[in-house]
Amino acid sequence: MKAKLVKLPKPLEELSGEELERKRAIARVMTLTLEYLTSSLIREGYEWLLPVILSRVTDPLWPDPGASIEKRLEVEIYGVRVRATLSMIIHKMVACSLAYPKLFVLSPNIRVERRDRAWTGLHAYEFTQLDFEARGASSRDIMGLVEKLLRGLVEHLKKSAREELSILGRYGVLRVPDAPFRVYDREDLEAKYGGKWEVELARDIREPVWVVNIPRQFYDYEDFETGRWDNYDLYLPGLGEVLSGARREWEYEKLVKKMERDGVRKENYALLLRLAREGRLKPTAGAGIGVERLVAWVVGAEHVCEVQPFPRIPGVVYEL
Ligand code: ASN
Repeated sequence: MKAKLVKLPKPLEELSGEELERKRAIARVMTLTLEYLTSSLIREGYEWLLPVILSRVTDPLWPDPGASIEKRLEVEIYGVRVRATLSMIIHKMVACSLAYPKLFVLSPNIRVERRDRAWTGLHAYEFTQLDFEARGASSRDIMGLVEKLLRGLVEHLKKSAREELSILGRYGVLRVPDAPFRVYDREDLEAKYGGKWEVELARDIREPVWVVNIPRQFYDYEDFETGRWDNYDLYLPGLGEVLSGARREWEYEKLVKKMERDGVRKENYALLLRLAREGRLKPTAGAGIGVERLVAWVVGAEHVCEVQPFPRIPGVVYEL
């Protein structure tokens, strides 16, 4: 990824009076954003689950062209090796199949990104996903829900955070995007822009757009006949990817085949595979919104870590 020349966010104790005013305005936008999105999902019938941080199983984040993990965190507790959550995707698939047909979770994700990612303005070594999943949903269902949430959010913030958005110089700039959002196929973007399509797309678009058909982890649905992936990422103008999601694989044979193909250790996903074999894993679809990225876009922050009270900049570990 091309390095943007961004200033790295400072810790709270180093902010000037004016910078603190900006920080507080951002916190208000964050508060109203979380309130709006969680209450909207609750209205749509979603249950709010609490997150897990340490678990025997987490997202492999592999093979994912976007991932650049410098270190995978594992510790032993009670004689068992557990991993820090990279994403709660496996928990979502199991919980949605067995217990909660519609669920969401504000999930802390700990991803020790390579330190050169400090300069992308997009990465943090800890961030929060608003991660949700629905049983029996199609990709279009989830994309429609996200479009509704994003449009509603911008409208809500323009009413409820007028003063803060003005302080941040964003009131006049933000407008409610038209829906449905345009959909681009990743293959077409590669043909147009080459390998760096993500950066160039974010620079070129003026409205949020979808990118579909992205080859990645075993849990996203892949049509073995056509080679197409039934997944979708949302890109925001000037920012980049803010959400990734998919319809999921649920069939045992396909999951096994993909894990073997990708070199993902099946024994790490024994429960998921057992549920699939027993027919207890259900077709679901969902997505995760990067909360800091979303708010960074709303407030026009140069760096996602600026919207965190305690910045988690790759390679920069402050005292708090
Ligand atoms: N949350 C994403 C999803 O729902 C997965 C991820 O973060 N890797 O597809």
